[in-house]
Amino acid sequence: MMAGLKCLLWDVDGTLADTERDGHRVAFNMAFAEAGMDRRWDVATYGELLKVTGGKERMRFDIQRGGMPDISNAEIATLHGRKTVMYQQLIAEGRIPLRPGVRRLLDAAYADGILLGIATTTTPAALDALIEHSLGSEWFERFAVLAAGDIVPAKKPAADIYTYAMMQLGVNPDQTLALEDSGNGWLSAQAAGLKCVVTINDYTRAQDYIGADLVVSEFGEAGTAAIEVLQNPHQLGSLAYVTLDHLKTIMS
Ligand code: XBP
Ligand code: MG
Repeated sequence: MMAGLKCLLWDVDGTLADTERDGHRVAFNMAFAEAGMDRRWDVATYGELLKVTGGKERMRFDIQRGGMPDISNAEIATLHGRKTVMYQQLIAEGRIPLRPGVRRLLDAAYADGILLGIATTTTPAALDALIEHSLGSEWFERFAVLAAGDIVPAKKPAADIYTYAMMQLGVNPDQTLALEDSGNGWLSAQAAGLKCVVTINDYTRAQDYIGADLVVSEFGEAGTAAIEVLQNPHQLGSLAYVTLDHLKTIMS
């Protein structure tokens, strides 16, 4: 029996846009500076910290490993609130574009009547800023679910956010494909029983994607350099860039 592609669930950070290095990281540093804290997360350090998902959890981890001065959970929450405001401002400046092929695939899937949803670890306010300024506010309605942040108790790599999004949409794992950019994202999708396509970035290239359904450098676009294909277990052809038909084939 053909299961078919009924629903696409999108990760946000690193998948829709390269928000980590030039968005979240910069915003954390602005919040640390504003609070008079003697801590800066450079590009390499942030790469180490990315193994912990969630901004508040990431700060707690840095404290535990002796990077940041010890502060209470309440202080972490306050600092994270300021970081989110800084992040919203950076996004509003329009400096972080969508990754190649994201808009093309979103438009194609929407036109095809495929259910679209977000399943992310980031804070709802940060997600809203990216939708408004990078995607366009019509996407607040085009996404049938925006599952984000603390709405579930356990963040990725736990399955919870994907399970929650599917429950809201009334879809099953065999009808749903996850789009991710990181090892933690893939683990989360896998734990929820989903097939998964991974578009890596510099921070996530070397991570483990054993069992993922397609691993590529990006979704890519027609008329630009062909994408790099790292894993192609379904032996998809014509992979100069990823199309909706490729995603449907993975689910067939
Ligand atoms: C990525 C994350 C987030 C962001 C920071 O999530 O782990 O924590 O780095 O965002 P995903 P917050 O790739 O699943 O979207 O500070 O708002 O947590
Ligand atoms: Mg991600």
